Parts: sequence; structure tokens; C-alpha cells
Amino acid sequence: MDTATQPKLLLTSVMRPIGPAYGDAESVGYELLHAQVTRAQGMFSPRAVHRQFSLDYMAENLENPTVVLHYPSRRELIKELKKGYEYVGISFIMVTYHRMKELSALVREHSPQSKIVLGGFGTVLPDEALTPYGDHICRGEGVAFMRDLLGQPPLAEHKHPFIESRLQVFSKTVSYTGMIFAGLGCPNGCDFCSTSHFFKRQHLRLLKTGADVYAVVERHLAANPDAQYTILDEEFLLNRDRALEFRDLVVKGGRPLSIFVFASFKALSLYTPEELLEMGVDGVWVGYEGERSGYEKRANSKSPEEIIGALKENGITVLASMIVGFDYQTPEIIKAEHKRLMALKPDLCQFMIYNPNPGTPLYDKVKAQNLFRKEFADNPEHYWKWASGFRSLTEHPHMTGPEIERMQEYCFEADFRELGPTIYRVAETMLNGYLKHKASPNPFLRLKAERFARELRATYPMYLPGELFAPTLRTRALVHRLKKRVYAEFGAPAFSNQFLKWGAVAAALWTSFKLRFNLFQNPALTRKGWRLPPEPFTREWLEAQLQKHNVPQRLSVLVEEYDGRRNQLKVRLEGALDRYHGEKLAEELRTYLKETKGKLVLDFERLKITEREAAAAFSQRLSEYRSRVSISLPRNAPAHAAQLMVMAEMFKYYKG
Ligand code: B12
Ligand code: SF4
Repeated sequence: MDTATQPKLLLTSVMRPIGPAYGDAESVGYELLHAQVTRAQGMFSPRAVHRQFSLDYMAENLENPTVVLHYPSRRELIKELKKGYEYVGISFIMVTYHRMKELSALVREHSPQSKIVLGGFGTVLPDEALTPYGDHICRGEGVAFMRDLLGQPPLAEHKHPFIESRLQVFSKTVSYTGMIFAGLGCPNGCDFCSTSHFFKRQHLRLLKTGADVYAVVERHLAANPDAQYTILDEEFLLNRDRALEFRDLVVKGGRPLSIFVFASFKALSLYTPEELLEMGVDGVWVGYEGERSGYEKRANSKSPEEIIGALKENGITVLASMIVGFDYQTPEIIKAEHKRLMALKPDLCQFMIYNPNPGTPLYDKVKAQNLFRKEFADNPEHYWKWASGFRSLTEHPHMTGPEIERMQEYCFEADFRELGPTIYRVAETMLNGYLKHKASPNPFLRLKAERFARELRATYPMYLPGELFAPTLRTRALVHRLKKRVYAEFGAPAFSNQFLKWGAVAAALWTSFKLRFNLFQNPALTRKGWRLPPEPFTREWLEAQLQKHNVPQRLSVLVEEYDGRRNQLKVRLEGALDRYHGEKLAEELRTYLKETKGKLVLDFERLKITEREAAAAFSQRLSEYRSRVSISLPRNAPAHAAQLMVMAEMFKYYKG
């Protein structure tokens, strides 16, 4: 397909800066951990900026030239818009609806010819709220929608993008996480859950088989053997056949993995911890919600105590999320539930207020019973903006709004005070896993224990900041005891570690300083193009270069097309090529090959005559890259064009 004639699409997230410091609701931002889960942990909070994954996912699965922007500034967005796009797709969620409006206005102003496509979870909002800002609205899976809109045939199978995110502790990168998009939606249908109801309680399998999931892992392993993984699929483990097929491939591959998954107690009940570890799963996010929440995902399963206890004993880190504000809860009940949750020592905890999103049964109930607090009932936009799970939006039988919000704060803070920083909790769980499996009769689990050991050895420098700055005397002592256990198992630190540990203290203080003064908290723009000529090697660019060199009429150089799928540029030469222009052109193409990984097809079929030196210039200048160059010569070169024969001779070592 000639991508040059296809419409150009710009896909973008909302603009930066975003977050509470810029007038958004709590937890709106770029991070899952620091903005939400480990929000109370200050300098100890691990940091990872997450992109708007949907954009890369869609771009990978389209056929037209597409550019993706993650978190552009206003100026960066305007600059991009001026490049000319037929379509601009905006991904947003409900709490960034007001941000989408700003962005849409800029598109209308700076690129009035562009059609705007709105997508993402923000489209749970009613038509009246969306149609003024978009020409098309996608309420669901975006690849099929965009392909249909752009006149591309449906895909039987999706391609998977290669996306890594980077995790930092004390401002230092400690690991890279490969993102695996295995499925959308969830069949469990908890009453508050947007994810489940957005996809109508269906589970859309993006990676159909265990082998498909493993193929993505293999791509990451090839690029980064130490990568960790997150599987984005709300109930990856519920489909036991796919999960076990994946497990078998991991074991066969012989490399123990480190994977984080989302799972319910119901799904976790289907596996032994050993099966999970073989699969590579050493981290799970489980919805603890509330003891009397009555959700089906908690029914017919082993008890949370049994499951969480067994996971942690085997080295599997647990992130438990609890809900604050169920009708049955009072401050005393929340405290009691929180206490029992703390007793299970989850490695991470998230506490969110029970809030309704349009499209969920909870929303329908709140609407039908007129339960929105007055300020939100009167002004829906106000409600959309503040529905990030940190404001109480509905009337509660026992608690006022501020009371619920205080209880949420209590839960986050008490978690940090009682159990200490997450990074040490995770290290302790890994140590448990190592001790349990280091002498396992199962050789693959012994390999997994070795992986835990490698990761634990890398934790040596991080203990001193915890011993000095953890929130309470008790948690500092916990860090100290953990350090002793780790040293006892793996040996005392080498002398060089002294520098590293004080370095970690300095880094911890620097992290704290940056947080206090809100410095460097916004990510830079990430821009990526699909099926575009690698910049600056656009058709316009090459044409301008040729004009600059004053290429005579008798030679026309046509950049025929750039094939994004093959990453291949095709250049056709017609007429007569003299030495001067041959050298210039060869130099430009050499730069193209040097600065990109692209392939080059040189079509000399219509070249009537060429100077010997011109041919030599091509041959010499491009020889370094000859594995990426292919040429086609005139089939029946006329006898007078002996030079072309020379060219053929010179290029005989090239592909083509
Ligand atoms: C990863 C993630 C994040 C990441 C990255 C942001 C992102 N959305 O990519 C981070 C950590 C930053 C994040 C933060 C927040 N998130 Co979040 N996040 C998720 C999560 C877990 C996965 C999303 C994902 O990447 N899926 C994989 C991709 C491929 O699928 P997808 O996003 O659904 O995209 C598909 C379709 O939706 C559609 N589509 C999406 N965008 C577009 C755009 C166009 C133009 C088109 C045509 C189609 C389209 O096509 C895509 C391909 O099929 C979802 C829950 C879930 N499992 O879906 C919550 C979720 C999206 N987050 C949510 C919320 C509320 C937040 C926060 C406010 C924090 C919080 N309090 O929970 C912040 C706000 C941050 C922000 N800047 O907007 C809610 C949104 C609810 C709603 N109705 O608005 C969700 C659904 C969780 C939930 N159940 O409540 N989040
Ligand atoms: S199990 Fe999780 S993802 Fe599934 S419906 Fe319930 S809250 Fe949503």
C-alpha cells in the first residue's frame, strides 16, 4: 500500500502539565505508583511514568502514516498540528475531559481541516458532552474503529507494540518493564468498575493463546534479558488454558521471568503459588475491596488470608486495593478492615473511594436514587473532573464527604506508618521466595530463586536511606532487620558498597527535595512516527536537497515511495546522470542509510546514460551499507550505455 497517499493521523494524549498542582483532581498524572498507590511514601515511592498505551497500540495496528504524542506541551502540540493531519485522535478519561476540551480547541484553531476522533474511557460521557469537541466518537476498541474510519479492512489478529517503561527508586533506574496487552475488559462486572462495563462485561482477547503472549516476551528478552513484565489484562489468570500454555513455554524457554498481573481472589484460587512462579508471576494486583462487598470475584474462592499468605511466602508480591465508602462502612468498620488487611502485610496497598462512573450499575443506582452530593448533582462537569477516587461524590448513610476522605487518607498513612516503605516490603517478600525455593526439587524454581537472589544483591545500597528516614522507629528497625537477614544470606557488602549506600542517601534526599518543590515532575514529550519517512528524509526533504544541488532537467530523481512496513525508501532515477550530481545524490543517500535503519531501493531502470564516475560514486559511497541497498538496472541496456554496464559491474556485490 502506498502510505504516501493515505490520510495522516495524529494520535495524542492530553497535554502536560497535568496533576493536582495544575488544578486537576488527586492522582491525575502520569504515574500509577507515585500518584496513587505509594502516594504517602514520599521519597521512598518508586517512580514510573506510564504512556497512554492505547495510542501506540492503535498506531501499530493501522496502515496509514501515524504520529503518536504522549503528554505534549501546548507549544509542542501546536508545532505538530502545523505539519498537517487529516485526523487527530485524542485519548482521554473522564477526569481529563476538561483537558480534552482544551486540546480539541487547539486542533480546531491550528488545524481546522483535521477531523477529531475522541476515544478512551472518557467516552463513557453522554453525546452532548462529546459531540461539540469531536467529529467521531469511539466507545470501545479503537483498532477496529480507526481501521473502519480510514477504510482499512478488519484485522484477524492484532500486532503487538514494543513498549517498555522504566522504574526508578531514589531517582535511579532500577528496572525496565515490558508492557504486554493481553486483553481488554473483564467479565466480573463489579458494580463500580468502568473497565468491565466499558467493554460490556466482555473479555476481548488481544493475545489469543499462551504462545502469543510468550512471543511478546521473547521480543523483549531479545532486547533486554533482565526485563520485567506487566500483563495488562484485568483477569489474565481466569483463562487457565491460556495461562498454563504460557507457563509451559516459559519453563521450556528455561529463563525464569518476573511478571506482574491483575487478578481476583477467584482467579488466584485456580493456581498453586508454584504454578504462578513457573509462569513468571511474582507480583499480583488483587481487589480486596471490602469484607462485606459481596462481589462475585471474592465468592467461591479461598480466603484472602490463605491466598495472600501463600503468595507472600513464595516470593509473590501483593498489591491489595481496598475500597472506602461502601454503604455498610463506618469509620470504625473501615479501621477494623484496614487492620485486618495490614495483618496480611501486603507489599503495596491502594485505597479508593467508592465512586460511580457513567455506564456502571453503581452510577445507575446513584442517579435513580438521587444520591449525588448537591454540588456534583448541580454541575456534572464538576463531578467528572473530581471523580478520580479521592473525593466523595455521593451521599453516604453513615459518613459525610470529608469523613470518607479523611478515612481514605488515614488508610494510606497508616499503611506507610505500620508497614513502612514498599521497596523494603517487596525485598522481604523476595527473600521469602528465595529461601523457600533455593533448594527446591523443581529445577526451574531453583532458577527462579537465583533470579530473586540476583535482585536482592542489587538492593544493598538501598537499606541505609530506610534505616535513616523510614516513617517510624519501628519501620526503621524493620528495615535494619531485613538488611541483616539479606546480609546473612548473601554475605556482607563489599567495601565499594559504602560509597553506593551513601550515594543512595544523597539520591533519596535529592528525590525528596524535587518532590517538595515540584521540580522535574513532568515528563518530556515522547513522539513516535509509524510508516513515515524517517525524518528528515521525507520526500519533500530529498526534493529540496536535489533542487539545492541544481539537478539538471535531463536527470529526474523521483522518490517513489516510502514503505513504512518494510521501512524502505524507493528512489527512481530517470535520464542522464553526470559525475557531479551522482556524487551529491550518493552522499545524500549515504546519510539516509547512516542515520536510519531503513532499506534503500535504487531503481536505475530508466536511466539512459551515466558518467562512469557517477556510478563509481554510488558504488563507493553506499558500499558500507550494501546489505540494505538493492538496485534494479535496465534490463536491455543499449549498447551505447556502456557506463551502465560499468554500474552493473560495480553494484554486483549489492543485493538486488
Ligand atoms: C495503564 C492505566 C493508566 C496509566 C496510563 C494511562 C493510560 N490510560 O494509558 C496511568 C498509571 C498513568 C493511569 C492513570 C490514571 N488512571 Co488509569 N488506567 C490504566 C489501565 C490499568 C489500563 C489502560 C490501558 O493502557 N489498557 C490497554 C490499552 C490498549 O487499552 P485502552 O486504554 O482501553 O485503549 C483501547 C480503547 O479504550 C480504545 N481507545 C483508547 N484511547 C483511544 C483513543 C482513540 C482516538 C480511539 C479511536 C480509541 C481509543 O482503543 C484502545 C485499543 O483498543 C486502565 C484500566 C484498564 N484495565 O483498562 C485504567 C483506567 C483507564 N484509569 C482510570 C483512572 C481513573 C486513572 C486515574 C484518574 C487514576 C485513578 N484514580 O485511578 C489516572 C489519570 C491519569 C491520566 N493522565 O488520565 C480509569 C478510567 C475510568 C474512566 N471511565 O474514566 C480506568 C478505566 C481504571 C478504572 N477501572 O477505573 N492509568
Ligand atoms: S474484577 Fe476488577 S476489573 Fe473485573 S470487574 Fe471487578 S474491579 Fe473490574
